[in-house]
Amino acid sequence: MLNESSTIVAVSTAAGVGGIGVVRLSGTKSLEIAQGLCDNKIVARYAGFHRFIHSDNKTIDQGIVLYFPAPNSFTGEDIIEFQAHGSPIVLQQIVNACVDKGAVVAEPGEFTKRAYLNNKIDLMQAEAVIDLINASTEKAAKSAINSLSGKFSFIINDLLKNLIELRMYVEACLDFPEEEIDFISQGNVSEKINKLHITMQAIIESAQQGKLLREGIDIVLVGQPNVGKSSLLNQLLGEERAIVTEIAGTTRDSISTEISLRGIPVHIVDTAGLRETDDLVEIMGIEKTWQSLEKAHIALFIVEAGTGITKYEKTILERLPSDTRKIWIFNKIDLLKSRSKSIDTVDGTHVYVSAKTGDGIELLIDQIFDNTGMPSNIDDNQNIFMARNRHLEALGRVKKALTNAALNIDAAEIVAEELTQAQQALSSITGEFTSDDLLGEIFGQFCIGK
Ligand SMILES: Nc1nc2c(ncn2[C@@H]2O[C@H](COP(=O)(O)OP(=O)(O)OP(=O)(O)O)[C@@H](O)[C@H]2O)c(=O)[nH]1
Ligand SMILES: [Mg+2]
Repeated sequence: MLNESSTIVAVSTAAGVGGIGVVRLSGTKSLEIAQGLCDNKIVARYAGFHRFIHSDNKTIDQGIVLYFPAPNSFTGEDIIEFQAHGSPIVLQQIVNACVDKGAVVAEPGEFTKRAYLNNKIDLMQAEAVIDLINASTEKAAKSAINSLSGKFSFIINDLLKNLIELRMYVEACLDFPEEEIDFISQGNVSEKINKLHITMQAIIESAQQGKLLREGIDIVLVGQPNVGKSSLLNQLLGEERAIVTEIAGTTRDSISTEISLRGIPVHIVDTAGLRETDDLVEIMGIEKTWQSLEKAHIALFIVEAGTGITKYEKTILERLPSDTRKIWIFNKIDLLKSRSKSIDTVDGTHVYVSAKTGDGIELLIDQIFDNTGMPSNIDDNQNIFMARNRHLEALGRVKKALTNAALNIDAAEIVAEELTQAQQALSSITGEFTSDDLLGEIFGQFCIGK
């Protein structure tokens, strides 16, 4: 259980050895505890050099101490930072010394949780802290810092303000049942709901893109042995990661790789060609191929351009989850001396490439973006909202409530009720109506010390 009145302590820098390591204290007793360890007087907002001394009077280390008095600190409480040498043993000794003097070891994310509980940041900004720490590409980091700086909280709060104004107007109309309908039309309620609906749709699209930016796109390469799956992986990766040979059945175990395609994290799996085999390793590899296919956003089906789609690929298609996107890749066009191209057909997009020469790879990447709803080039000014499922669900509920309100525009009571629902769903994003369970879940994903 969290006790918000306790003073917490943790190592805030990454585990392992480093030049400098930081131990952080937060809570009312931070200064008293830290002063008990230091040989000089600690001064607020002053980088003081101290010896850190254990209760047995032995020196643990020497370094800098920073003191940020409440409320002007990250958590809104008194914060002390010890900057010591980055040895895990030294840092642990400082933590132990603080615990001896009354601090308790922080839970994962507890510093950020306190910042949220003390209204220093809202829930969306707290989530952005962990997204920024975990960002795997520059674009993902930029998007997280947008959320952390409050850009998206501002958009959500602005929408919330309009929603509340509208709801109050409709509720006021309820007091005059005779003139209710006139009031609704005079107040342009219907137009305002439609406008909110359009804004919501744009936010949902940006959130869907942000979710991919945060979590990455899952892609699986499938196809018969020898069609060029591993060659394509190497081509996308720009290095010889997978073994390529003319022997069918070269890849027997799946190879998972993280790449960045135009700044978007992509998790790509090169698989063992799906075929009948007695080779135990290959059988297990084929089983893994199926598992990867089940969770993929996009399956890239590779065939030889000279052969085309066969019965074999059609059998795989039948087993595939219906929401998996598919792109057909006709490989080895160099052998046919034909040019790369991309065409839309009734069974999906066909992209003609050569994994050997690289011809058509950019066209393929365009198609990958197209199939995930991502713009094919995200420029740096684009506002992508670093979203998670929780946000998407809430945004979906807001949109549904607005649709219901629009459909029942002549019944002011229903309109008011739907607008209330929309308001609650929207506020849950920034954390106004949020259960303790949800908070536990969100902050539990953090590392200790953040
Ligand atoms: N000419 C030509 N050869 C290619 C192309 N792509 C792959 N190959 C050749 O096809 C053979 C098989 O390529 P791989 O990439 O190992 O094929 P795979 O689908 O991974 O094969 P398995 O792992 O056995 O399932 C190799 O000899 C490659 O050099 C291409 O675009 N053009
Ligand atoms: Mg292979």
